[in-house]
Amino acid sequence: MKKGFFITFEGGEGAGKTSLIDSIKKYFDSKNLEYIVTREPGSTKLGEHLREIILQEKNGKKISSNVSQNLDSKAELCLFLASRAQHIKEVILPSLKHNKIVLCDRYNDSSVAYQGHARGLGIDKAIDFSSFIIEGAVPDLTLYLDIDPKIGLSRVQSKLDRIESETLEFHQKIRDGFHILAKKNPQRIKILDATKSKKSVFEDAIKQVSKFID
Ligand code: Z5A
Repeated sequence: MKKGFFITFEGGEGAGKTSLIDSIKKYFDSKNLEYIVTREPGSTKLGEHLREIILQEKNGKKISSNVSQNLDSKAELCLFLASRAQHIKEVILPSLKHNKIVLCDRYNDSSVAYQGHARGLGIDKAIDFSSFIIEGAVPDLTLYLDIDPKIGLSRVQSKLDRIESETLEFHQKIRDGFHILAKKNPQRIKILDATKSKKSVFEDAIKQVSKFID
């Protein structure tokens, strides 16, 4: 592999993205591949600050801020995009330039599925609006971990944050949104069955990753 490679991980709550990224890290270590792990929202000073505002939590604990109460959906989208713009500039593009593999926990497809579809702003509008932010930083591969939100939410052990606390119907719409996106981008987005064991999900993921990095 001569150039950097950009992999994003998407899914509903408790789909297992963090667990999968941990397994892939170990696999890359065993192959002496250079990579970084990063996440959205967050990963820069601005992004981590915005994360607290958007999710109303800090280090996994609820914070008593009412800044994002009654947050307008368009404002919410803009906050995620602001975090992303800074993240691309400070972390993603420099890492790719240094030929690293970037493993990113959530990225633009989350904005389209959550704000575009579940919040009702519109999938195509969210894609159009965000395309200006992500130009030059489109993932090479997106692994979407698909799971019934009832099962995913039952796996989450920490206190639910502002978005996790939404209704089951909202979480179902997020899943529908990801499926629409996967249909639109079959080359980039690969659907993994996240109800399988962690080991099987990892093996399915590596099959996809290997096509690009071996
Ligand atoms: N959001 C948005 O709305 N718009 C945007 O543009 C962006 C994000 C970028 C970020 O929260 C929130 O922001 C998120 C979307 C929204 N929504 N919410 N809320 P986050 O980053 O803090 O949360 P998350 O991404 O949803 O992570 P998560 O809920 O912690 O899930 P996960 O990382 O996918 O799962 P995990 O931590 O690996 O696993 C969860 C549990 O399940 C854990 O106990 C594991 O041991 C277990 N697990 C994992 N895999 C398996 C398998 N295969 N079998 C059984 N058990 C498993």
